[in-house]
Amino acid sequence: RRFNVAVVGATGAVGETMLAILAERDFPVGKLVPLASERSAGSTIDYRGDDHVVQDLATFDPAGIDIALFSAGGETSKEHAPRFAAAGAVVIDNSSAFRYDDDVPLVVSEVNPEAARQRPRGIIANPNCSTMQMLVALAPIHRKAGITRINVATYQSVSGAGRSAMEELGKQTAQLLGFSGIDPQKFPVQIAFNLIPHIDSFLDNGFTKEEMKLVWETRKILGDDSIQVNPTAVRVPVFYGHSEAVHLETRDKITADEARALLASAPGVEVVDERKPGGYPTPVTHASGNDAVYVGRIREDISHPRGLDLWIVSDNIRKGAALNAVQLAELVAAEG
Ligand code: A2P
Ligand code: 11C
Repeated sequence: RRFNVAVVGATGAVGETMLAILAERDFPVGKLVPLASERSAGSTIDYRGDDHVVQDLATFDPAGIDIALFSAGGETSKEHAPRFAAAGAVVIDNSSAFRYDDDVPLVVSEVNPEAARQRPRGIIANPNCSTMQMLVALAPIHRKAGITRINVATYQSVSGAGRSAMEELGKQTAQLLGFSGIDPQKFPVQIAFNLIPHIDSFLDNGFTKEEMKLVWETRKILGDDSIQVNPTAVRVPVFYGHSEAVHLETRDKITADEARALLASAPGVEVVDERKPGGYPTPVTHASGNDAVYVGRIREDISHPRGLDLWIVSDNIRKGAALNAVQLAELVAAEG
């Protein structure tokens, strides 16, 4: 069977990768419909060598669409995803619009694929990129040793903030190397040659929303509200690939060797952990453009008897967003 697929936000950084991954993985697409705002309606995008005209989401009739991949921001999803679901489509939503709703499953394909079947509203939520890569690596450890607490600092690339953010990093870098002034637009302060400890909005508890996503989503996906998560999310001047320094505390002791062996056979994970220069994953050398979640620097915490430290790197646009969305579409397609 073939599926009529709509990609909402097809002109964006995630949307274009959704199209590329659908093609790469030979998803059984019947009709493909790229959708975006009226700004880019009428332009064409390539899918498997054919031009497809981008249509305006606001006026598009979703009748006949089987699967809709949404990545055009939370407000767009809130307004339009329900009408696609009402027309019979399964919506796979990459925004944060529905992630915390009890009647919307939040699914990482390697971690809780069974949850995708229970979707009373016809919507499956795709987790945030930083949670996605963290849980692909941590779920096997949680199953074996019971994670009680996660301290995590993220190092998030600018592509997570969309195409205009990538343009801003490129432009500021060129301007600063040319000794001209810069005028930050997308980020609150200079991003080139800098770090910004602020992603998404500030909440009343002093954490940012991006940080709290790591708390809320980890508990929901692992189905365990007792897991404590203490996050700091930082934007770094990297184009593609989020990195995370993760410090775990577990109920049962797990050694570094046991964790390395466990992760070496975990789905979606590649261990890159040699204790020599370059023997670890980085966004540029490993993650960018690739599908796996790369784990290195695995070591036992010298400050805690049941602590484990890891360095986790993945392409935020691929596994962190577009790839997992397509993997969820594959789960839906496999239902027949
Ligand atoms: P458009 O090209 O028309 O602006 P990114 O995250 O890379 O900035 O991409 C955002 C994507 O979401 C783009 O494809 C953009 O389309 C789309 N988008 C943004 N706002 C809307 C909207 N109100 N309706 C439909 N698509 C939208
Ligand atoms: C970033 N994680 O890197 C964000 C992008 O909740 O889907 C995705 C935001 C989200 O800026």
